[in-house]
Amino acid sequence: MPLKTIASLDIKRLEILGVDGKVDKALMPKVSDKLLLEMYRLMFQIRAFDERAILLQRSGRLGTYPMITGQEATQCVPPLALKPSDWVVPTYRGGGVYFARGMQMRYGLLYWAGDDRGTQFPDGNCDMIFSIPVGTHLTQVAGLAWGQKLKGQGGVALTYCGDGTSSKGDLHEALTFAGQFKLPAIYIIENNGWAISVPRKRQAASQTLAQKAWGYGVHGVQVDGNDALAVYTATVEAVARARKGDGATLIECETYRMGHHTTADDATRYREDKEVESWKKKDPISRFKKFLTAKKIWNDKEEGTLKTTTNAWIDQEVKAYEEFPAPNPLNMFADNYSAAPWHLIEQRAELEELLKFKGGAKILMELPPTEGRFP
Ligand SMILES: Cc1ncc(C[n+]2csc(CCOP(=O)(O)OP(=O)(O)O)c2C)c(N)n1
Ligand SMILES: [Mg+2]
Repeated sequence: MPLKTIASLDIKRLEILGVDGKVDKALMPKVSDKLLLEMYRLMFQIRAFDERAILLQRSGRLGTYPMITGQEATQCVPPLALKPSDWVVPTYRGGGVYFARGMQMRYGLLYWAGDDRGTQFPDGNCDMIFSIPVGTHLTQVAGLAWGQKLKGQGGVALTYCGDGTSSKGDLHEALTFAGQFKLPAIYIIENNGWAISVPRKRQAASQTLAQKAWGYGVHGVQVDGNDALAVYTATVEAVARARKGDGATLIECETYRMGHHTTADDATRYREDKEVESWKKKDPISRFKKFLTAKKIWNDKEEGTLKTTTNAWIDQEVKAYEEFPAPNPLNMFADNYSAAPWHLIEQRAELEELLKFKGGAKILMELPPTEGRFP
């Protein structure tokens, strides 16, 4: 006996800008030339920054670093659809998100050098530092979105997770909450094809990751994540939905991690060169450049100037990062507890003794005073 269809899903994919730089006019969003140029600048500069950060790590001047290259459109564009008062929480791969939110990259470098001063934001900032534990921030962002809803000022909260992370229970819990409470939340799945060495096809049996949204009463859409115009349009729509009180959105951005997982990984051990080559043709920056050039708002001369200012900017950020005075290692115990547990009291005392032992009184005298509260 045939059963009645009581629900059906229609999963949409948004693509506007082709690899040839041509746009689908019917879908082209209203974006000023100024904003288009800003998208390009951010993507261009973060790629150059990414290349330099890898060199810094390779020469022992930075800790383990997660590469961004290939994912610039997915990362740099959504923040442009937000206000500074909207909350944003990036993942460890979210250097482009952090940059597009106006952060100084010298602090990002400090963070990847393991220095907790890289996690400090000015008072009133609505940004949180990169989440290295995968997925744990997703429920926290539901909380941030709930806070925005309670404030009643139309604020939203936006976050990211990887394709691998989308298999974790955290996303289930976060979307259950976001759907049920109609939260002004935007979850972007940055589907870059790989979760370290696990390919997307082994990650989930569902045809798309976007379709997961519908199971929670959340709006879902898949987007070409290397198409800045599509990413922008999908985010603008999600922001409008959130501000109107119409609930949360899950955007699956299909993109590709061009580099290794991090500087501690070797992707040649588990994936084919030809796969990487095929994604080079879909590069988010070169197709955007073709589009801007055809529109006659960009040319080689401007590109040359941008390259020069970008190099100077990176030099300045690296210099500022390397000139930060060394932190006092005892700071690592500060600001974690309202009352420190016994084992940390012991460990802190032990480190203090060790510092005296290693360098005599001199090393302690040379260290800056401790910062933060150790109760
Ligand atoms: C809670 C937790 N478990 C495991 C890890 C180790 N880990 C780091 S990255 C990663 C894979 C994440 O893949 P994906 O979500 O696709 O993000 P991508 O690195 O591709 O951006 C894992 C398992 C972690 N950081 N946190
Ligand atoms: Mg991934």
